[in-house]
Amino acid sequence: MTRTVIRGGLVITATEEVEADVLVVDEQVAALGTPELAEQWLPGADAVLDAEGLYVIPGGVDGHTHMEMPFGGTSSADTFETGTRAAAWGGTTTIIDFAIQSIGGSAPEGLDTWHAKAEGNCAVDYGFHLILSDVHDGSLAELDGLVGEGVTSFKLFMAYPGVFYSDDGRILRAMQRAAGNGALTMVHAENGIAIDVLVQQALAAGRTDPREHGRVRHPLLEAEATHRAIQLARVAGAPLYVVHVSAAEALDELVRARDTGIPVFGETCPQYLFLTVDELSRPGFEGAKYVCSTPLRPEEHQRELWRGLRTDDLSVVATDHCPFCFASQKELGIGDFSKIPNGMPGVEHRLDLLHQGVVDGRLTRRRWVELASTTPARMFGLHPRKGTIAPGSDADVVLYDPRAEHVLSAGTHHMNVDYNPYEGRTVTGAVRTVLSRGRVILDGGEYRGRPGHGRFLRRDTCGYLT
Ligand code: DUC
Ligand code: ZN
Ligand code: ZN
Ligand code: ZN
Repeated sequence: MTRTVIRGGLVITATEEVEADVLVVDEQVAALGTPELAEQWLPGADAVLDAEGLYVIPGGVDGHTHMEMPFGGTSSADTFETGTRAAAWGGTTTIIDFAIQSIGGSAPEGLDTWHAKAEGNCAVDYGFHLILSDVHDGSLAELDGLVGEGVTSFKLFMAYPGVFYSDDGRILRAMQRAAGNGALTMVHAENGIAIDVLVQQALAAGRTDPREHGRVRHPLLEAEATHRAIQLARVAGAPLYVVHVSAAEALDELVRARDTGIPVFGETCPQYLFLTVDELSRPGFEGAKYVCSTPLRPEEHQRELWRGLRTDDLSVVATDHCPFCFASQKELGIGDFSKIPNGMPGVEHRLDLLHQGVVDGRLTRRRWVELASTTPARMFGLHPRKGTIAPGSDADVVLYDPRAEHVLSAGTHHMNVDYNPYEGRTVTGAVRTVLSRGRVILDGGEYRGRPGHGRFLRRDTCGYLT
């Protein structure tokens, strides 16, 4: 038995803030106690971590990452090994990545392929959603089995015709299946058919720069698809989770639905809260670094997203971490913006960036923890094992210094990518120590994790529906 005591910190969960010491026994939180009570824990302790002046928060849960994802004629640059290590550096102790059913392939084959990529390589615990690229009777029936294996959510694309795209009929049928088996349907809501028309028109007119990416992926095409996804989910009687919401008009659709009591949930990402569409117009080809979908938006959308985070119209902040190197991968799109691999790195910076909302007074500390850890854990069937600090929970714990400043940079980050979208930005707050299932994997700037420590998580169904 290994006993660790975390002393003197401010324990922050989604529901309370309390000065308490934490006793960790083996892989789990055993108790929270007053300093007087904790005195009794010290004689038998194997390690004592000093959290004086620090926040003690549940490890981050990033519900949306793409490690080693084949996409746009290449593959995202972080492996499960490098990507989960970077996650650990940033205080994220659980990721949920996307296994892909290929067109013509079965859902279980897709899942097996992703298990093989991840197994033995992850520094932190991980789960999978499934991207359903080929909806038919067979693959729909396979979903029931996946739910039984702890893959309780799947993603459908209204964008990317010819790649991941599903038409409305397929989406409706998948949602009907989800209504029956309890899975959560995630949707990438952009009207890909209309976007493709605008892409072809732009290219035909000789407009090939990265900035065109922001023009053709119009906010109204995100709003229209969001509206359609919501109506299809209502007809199917299925809950819906809309990934990477970036347009204020799309958020309006979520607000309307949620105000009528429909089980629709929204996710946004740090890039939409901190970066704007202007990045796409950087000199030369630099704008390609900021090509992701949904795209970055004009600044006024950011205010609405922050408001949505406060009011719970947006429930989760995930990263959509999907890194491509500028030199070797983003440059595939020189001369044709539509060939720039879509995606940005971010798994390492989510907690720090969202903490700026606390520093600026836009979020409370508890809301910060809720958005980054508790709600994603509950949304994806991992709570209370993940997402909180309570007796019986996995001891995934972050000691966070709210005052330390550091600069985000490709020179110091741990993601396997040659640029940082936030290059040179100073953030207030820093991860000091990270425990994953009771083991210290990061402490005082020293990485102590190892590939294979992270385990596959069989998830329950969404915790907001029962
Ligand atoms: N959007 C991205 O930016 N990257 C991966 C897939 C997606 O939908
Ligand atoms: Zn997407
Ligand atoms: Zn994604
Ligand atoms: Zn940091």
